[in-house]
Amino acid sequence: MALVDIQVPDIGDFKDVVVIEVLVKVGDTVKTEQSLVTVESDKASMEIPSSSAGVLRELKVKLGDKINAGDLLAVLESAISPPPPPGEGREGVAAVAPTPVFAQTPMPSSQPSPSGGGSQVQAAHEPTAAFTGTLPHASPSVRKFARELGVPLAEVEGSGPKGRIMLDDVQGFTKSVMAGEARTQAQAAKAPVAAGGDGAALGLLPWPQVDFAKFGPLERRDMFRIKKIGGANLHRNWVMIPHVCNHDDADITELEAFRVLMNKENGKDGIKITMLAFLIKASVAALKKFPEFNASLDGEQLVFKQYYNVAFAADTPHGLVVPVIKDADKKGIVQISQEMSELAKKARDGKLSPADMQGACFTISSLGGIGGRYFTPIINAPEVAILGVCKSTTQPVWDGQAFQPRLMLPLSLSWDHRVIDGAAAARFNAYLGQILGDFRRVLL
Ligand code: CAO
Repeated sequence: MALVDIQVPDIGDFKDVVVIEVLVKVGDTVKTEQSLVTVESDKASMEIPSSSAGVLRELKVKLGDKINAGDLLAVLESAISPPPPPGEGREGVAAVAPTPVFAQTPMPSSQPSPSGGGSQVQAAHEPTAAFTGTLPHASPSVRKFARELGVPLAEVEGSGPKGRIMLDDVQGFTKSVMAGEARTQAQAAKAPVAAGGDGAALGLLPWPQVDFAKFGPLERRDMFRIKKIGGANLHRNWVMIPHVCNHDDADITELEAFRVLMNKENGKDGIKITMLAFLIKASVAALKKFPEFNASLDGEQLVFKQYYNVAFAADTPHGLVVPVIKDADKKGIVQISQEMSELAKKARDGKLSPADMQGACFTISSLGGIGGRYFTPIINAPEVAILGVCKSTTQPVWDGQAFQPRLMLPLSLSWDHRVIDGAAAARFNAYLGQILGDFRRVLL
């Protein structure tokens, strides 16, 4: 055992850099190259790693301290005895070279970085500041944490000094995204949608600016508010969720015959039983069998819901809205059909309340009444899957001896690959197909 002094290494021309984050505490076991503190100059943030491994016995700096090369940073008790040092039995070791992470103001290329390496102090996987000239104000460890969670720092509001983004801010942002509150509706309405989007935050080229009038007459119209809010949400979900889509077909020959019969028996004044109502009920059975589809991500945890609220996409003249059938597991097909018809009417009349659109666990987007074969619906965060349904058509299906004409319903299931694996998605679709093929299975 030996006590080892860890000193601030050579940090180039930087003087009086401020300690903005202390990453360890006394008693911690520290590995070689583990970051001890984050410091910041007016040009860059950098982490100062330990040059030795051991148990931290003393921390010689605190938040806000100004430090320079050679200052004593910490004292470690090292398990490996170093060669006997002259004097007091301990040795002074400069910390290994600091890890610069980003420059708030890109340095001129002639200016060396603090580590003496590249011309700009910037981590390879950080977005470049080429378009804005600035990056969100956050320490390297906060950036790393944000990267691991997929949090776009540009959207996080910092609560630290000078608006610095702290660990708590990233955690808070993640929680609010999971609760569907990352942006209030008003903010979302103002948020850039595709064509006006700020691609700089992703390090993308700016959106092409074209003088359309040069090529012919045109008319400009403001987008409807629903489209702006919906667009901002869809954009976030598309960018933040690793989507995968599985396609399958369900044989609904008998189910459709039953539905038509029921509607005929009920007469034209009865409640119209829709295919979508059967799909909602079948989805509930599949959500019960595969609970990870009825879950949401919350940081490193999965929240498994024990209620079954199923949303459906409704097309309205002003844009897409997604009302929710609550507790669909406790309702029959007729009740679901009736509620759907009421919610769809409210949607078309622009009268849906926020409560009508909250609390969904899973969404179905049906284009069955319109057409098409398959599509790739975008998941409605914080849900983890969405079922797209297209128009059923009569197809020749081989029954082992002959082709039979069967009414086949195309299913497109998009799922979040952070939560769901391909095998589970294939099983989910197959199970859904089995239920739609023989609805008695719902009773099992
Ligand atoms: N295959 C073949 N025909 C289908 C079908 C399917 N999968 N689903 C419905 N139909 C037929 C119905 O039989 C009905 O025909 P009839 O008028 O002859 O009885 C017609 O299509 C309309 O169906 P419906 O009244 O049952 O309505 P629906 O349940 O299909 O849809 C609603 C209701 C609100 C979901 C729908 O109006 C809607 O808005 N769909 C669009 C959703 C959307 O835009 N999704 C895309 C999101 S991604 O941008």
